[in-house]
Amino acid sequence: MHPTAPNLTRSQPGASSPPMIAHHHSRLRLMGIVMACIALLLGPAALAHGYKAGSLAIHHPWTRATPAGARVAGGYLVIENEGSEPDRLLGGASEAGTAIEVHEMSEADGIMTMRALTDGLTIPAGGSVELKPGGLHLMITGLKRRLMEGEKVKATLAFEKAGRIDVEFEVQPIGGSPARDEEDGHGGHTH
Ligand SMILES: [Cu+2]
Repeated sequence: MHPTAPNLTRSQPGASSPPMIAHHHSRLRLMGIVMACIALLLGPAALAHGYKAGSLAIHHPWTRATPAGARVAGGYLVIENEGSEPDRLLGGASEAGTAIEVHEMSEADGIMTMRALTDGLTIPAGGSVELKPGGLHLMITGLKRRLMEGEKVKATLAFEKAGRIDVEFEVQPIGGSPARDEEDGHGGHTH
């Protein structure tokens, strides 16, 4: 129960109304307050696992559980820009590692290579960008611990205009959907 609820009940006007009605009314108020508190505690993450900042919407950030000894972990999400100006994803930080970089994976002559986008990734006005295994992705570098399936990894993403946005990456199983391309590509990775 919320600590301020008794005060609100006491300051209720119409103390002269029949006890039954007053009681019923204050219980409704109390329920409303309790619901509001629950909504505050759960925060935006509970609402379909999405985040908003300025004109940006970030959908379902996820990563994969890591094997022992892994030094990096991928990060995947969809960023939507509902504004009229482009923005730029610069990178970020996470409690699980030393930094978050924006990477691009591409294939040349049958070899998958990965490079860091040091100038960031443009999110076009009115458009969206998907970061997914085998393509554009985030990379948590300097991994400090194993990521376990089912946990959530706190992170902050940095955008040129929208600023910093706190998100949580849902950890899916090792080799979780959709493909294993990224692990294959990590053979030639220089992290
Ligand atoms: Cu990478």
